[in-house]
Amino acid sequence: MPIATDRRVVSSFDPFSEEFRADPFSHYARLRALGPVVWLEKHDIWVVHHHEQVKQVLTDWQRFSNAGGGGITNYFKEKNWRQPSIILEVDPPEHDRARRAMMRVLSATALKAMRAGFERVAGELVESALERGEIEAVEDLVRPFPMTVFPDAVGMPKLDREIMLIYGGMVFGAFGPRTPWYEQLLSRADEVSAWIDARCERGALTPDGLGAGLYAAADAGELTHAEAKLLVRSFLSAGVDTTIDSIGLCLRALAEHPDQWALLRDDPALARNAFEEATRYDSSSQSLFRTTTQAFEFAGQQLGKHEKVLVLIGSAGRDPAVWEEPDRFDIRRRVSHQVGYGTGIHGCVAQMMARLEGEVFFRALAARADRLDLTGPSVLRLVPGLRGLAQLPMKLTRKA
Ligand code: OVV
Repeated sequence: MPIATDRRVVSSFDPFSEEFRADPFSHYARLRALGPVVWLEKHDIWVVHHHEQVKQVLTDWQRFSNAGGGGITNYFKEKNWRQPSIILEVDPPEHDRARRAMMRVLSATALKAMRAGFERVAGELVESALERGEIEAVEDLVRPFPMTVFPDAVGMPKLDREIMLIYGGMVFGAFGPRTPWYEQLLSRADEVSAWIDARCERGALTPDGLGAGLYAAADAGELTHAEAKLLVRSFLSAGVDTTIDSIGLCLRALAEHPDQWALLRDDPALARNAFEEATRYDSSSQSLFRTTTQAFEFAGQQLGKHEKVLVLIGSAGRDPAVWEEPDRFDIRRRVSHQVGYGTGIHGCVAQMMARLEGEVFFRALAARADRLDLTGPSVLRLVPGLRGLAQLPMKLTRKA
C-alpha cells in the first residue's frame, strides 16, 4: 500500500535545536496548531504534542514500542552506545518481570522509611543556604539534595558520586542526535561505564538499600543476578539528573511567581501539589520516544513500520484542550492528570520517590525561608533528553 505522503503534515521544527529548547513552550503551541501528528523532516521522526495523543501513544505499547529505544536512536536499525535497559527499552512480556521487581523494592513501606532521612538532608541544606543568603541555588541547594538522598537510598558508598552526573549526561545525551557535543561526551563512555558497572555490583551496595532489594529478588528467583545488576543501573541512570532538574525548575517557577511562593510559605502543606504542578508546568522530562511496530494510520497520518515517534509530554502539560490557562503556574491547581512522569506500563516507576523528594525539599524550604529573590539570570542546561538549570542565582531570607 503506497503511503499518502501528500497528506503528510510536515514541519521544519528541530526540537533539539538551541532555539527550540530555549523556549520550548512557544514552539509546542505552534506544533499543536499544525495538527496532532507531525513529521519532523530535519530528523525523520514523527512528533505528538496534544494531551490526547500523548496519552494514546503512551498507553498503546503494542504499536508504540519501547524496544526500539528510549531516544532518537532506532534499535531496530542501529546499535546503541550501552546495553539496552531491561525495564525502559523492552516490551512485554520481558518488561513485566523487571517492572514488578522494581515496584516491589519501591513499595509504600520502603518510601515511608526514606522520609526521615530526606527531611534531615533537606533541612541541613536549606539551613546552610539561609546561612549564606546569596547562593548559586543549583550548586548549593538543589543538586546536593538528590545527589545525597538518592544514592543513600540505593545503598551506594559516599565515594566519588559525582561520576553519576557524567554517566547521567551520557544516558540523556544519547537521547538526541549524534552531534560533535555528543561524540565528545561519549569519548569517556568506557571509563564511566566501567565505574557505573562496579557500583552496581552486589558487593558494592549496603545490605539495606534499594539495590540490595533487587539482589534479594534475584535470590528469590524473580530475576537473574545479572538482571538485578542491570536494574541497579536503571536506578543510577534515571534517578539523579531527573530530580535535580525538576526541583531546580520548580524552585525557579516559585521564585518567578512571588504570589505562589507566598502561598507555599504560608502553608508548607502545599509543597506536594506545588511540585506536581511544576511537573506539569516546567520540569525535567519534556519528551520521550517510542518506535512503531507496524504501519498504521494514527490521528489522520499514515505511520510506517519502525519509525520513531517523539512524545512531547511537556507540551501535553500546556495543552489548552485540557488545562485552563495552561501557561499559568498555579500551585493549587488540580493536576492529577498531568503526564510529566509519562503514563502506561513505562510510566516512571520511581515517581512516588521523586514526589517524596520534591515534597520534602519544598516543605523544608517553605518552613524556613521567607523570601526567594532571583539575583541574576538563570541559565539552562541543555542536555538533549532533559530540561534543567545549570545556574540559578538567588538570595534567600530567613523567616522571622
Ligand atoms: C533515562 C532513563 C529513564 C528510565 C529508565 C532508564 C533510563 C533505564 O536505564 O532503565
